Amino acid sequence: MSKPRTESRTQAEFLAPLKEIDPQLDNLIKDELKRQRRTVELIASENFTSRAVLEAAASVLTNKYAEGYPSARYYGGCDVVDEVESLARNRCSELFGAEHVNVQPHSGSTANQAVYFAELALGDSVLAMELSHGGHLSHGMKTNFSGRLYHFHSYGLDRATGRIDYDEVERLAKKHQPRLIVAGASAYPRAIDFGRFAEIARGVGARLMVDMAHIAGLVAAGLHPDPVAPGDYVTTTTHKTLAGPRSGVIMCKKTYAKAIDKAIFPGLQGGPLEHIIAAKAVCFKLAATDEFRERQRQTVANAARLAECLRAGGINLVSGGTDNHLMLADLTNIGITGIEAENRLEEVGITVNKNAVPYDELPPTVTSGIRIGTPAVTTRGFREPEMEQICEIMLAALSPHVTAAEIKSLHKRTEKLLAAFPLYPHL
Ligand code: DSN
Repeated sequence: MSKPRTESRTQAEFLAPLKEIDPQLDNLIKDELKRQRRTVELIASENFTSRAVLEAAASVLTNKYAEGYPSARYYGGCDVVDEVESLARNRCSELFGAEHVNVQPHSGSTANQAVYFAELALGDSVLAMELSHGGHLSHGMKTNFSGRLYHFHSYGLDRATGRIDYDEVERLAKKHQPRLIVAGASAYPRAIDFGRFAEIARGVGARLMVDMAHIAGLVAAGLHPDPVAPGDYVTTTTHKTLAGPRSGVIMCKKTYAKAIDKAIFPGLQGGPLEHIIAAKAVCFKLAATDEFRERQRQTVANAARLAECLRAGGINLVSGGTDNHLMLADLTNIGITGIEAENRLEEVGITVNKNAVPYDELPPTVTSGIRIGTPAVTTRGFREPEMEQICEIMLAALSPHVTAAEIKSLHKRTEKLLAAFPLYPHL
């Protein structure tokens, strides 16, 4: 009798767990889990995705090639992934009220790239928010594909208010006659009036693209003005406030559906990541629940409480506060740069990112500010009392007079706070 196949060396390797096959990598993943557990995560674009999303993302769907779209694929055996992708599309469409959805973009940048590819000719004029005022790399940064292939003009924030000056956007739109206007930001703490953006776009015969990556969770929960009805195109990532897998999505009006689908495949991408699309489907299902809406409400409430407390402690916030999940602290008056603050906070167990403030005179590798966001800590379970504690720790750590002993004791305080909110206890 021949030996059962499972005893062959190849089969044993095929079935062995990661910790046996690659202990080095397995340990790195464990180290990252430890880091996430031991850190107060205040990076505004990060979140903790749920166990169900992690399971879908790590599923056998990763094995399947499915170039094309449901019912129109270039490979056989796509019946199941057709259902998976249709589920993701339909759930997203229902969640946001979108006429057409493409769930294949691998990332937010790719989603933006596809809209440009569908809508613009090389060298066409676009109006978007200035990167150093809170825009994104893919909104026209000179060394990014966007800035190299298209002719971007930018609007900034008003120096006095730290807010978008819509009259100025209108003036620039009339002056530059862009084919596309991009609304949406990576570091803007205030609600954006997408209706006004749509009016401005219509007034100059431009189309409106909204990149809602940061605020998608708030939009899904009805806590931010809707970009989907006024926008011709809406792009988003799925891993920020939306708390899904690391990926992207495009929504658009029906009339642009064909052009968008063609821009993604075969325009920019090959085989879609069906395991990640499945994880997006889970994310959209979760985002339609009352629990999710409550978490988004708490995310905003936590940001408001933290902002109030930081301001009371003498920290200047761009625009004076926040309407959403993030705030931008200008540290110029306390004599510490963004990079110094990022490092100092890391020493006490708090993760933020250095961030340029509008009209910053320091280079992007240094900056005068930090961006602070509440999605991840809210997912972890923090509420207003914890935000007050975090604020006290931050103010003490950022003080110019803080001593090494104080840093140590602040770090202990952070660890104690985190211990009450276990992260991924099943892992
Ligand atoms: N890099 C992201 C952020 O941190 O906001 C945007 O893609």
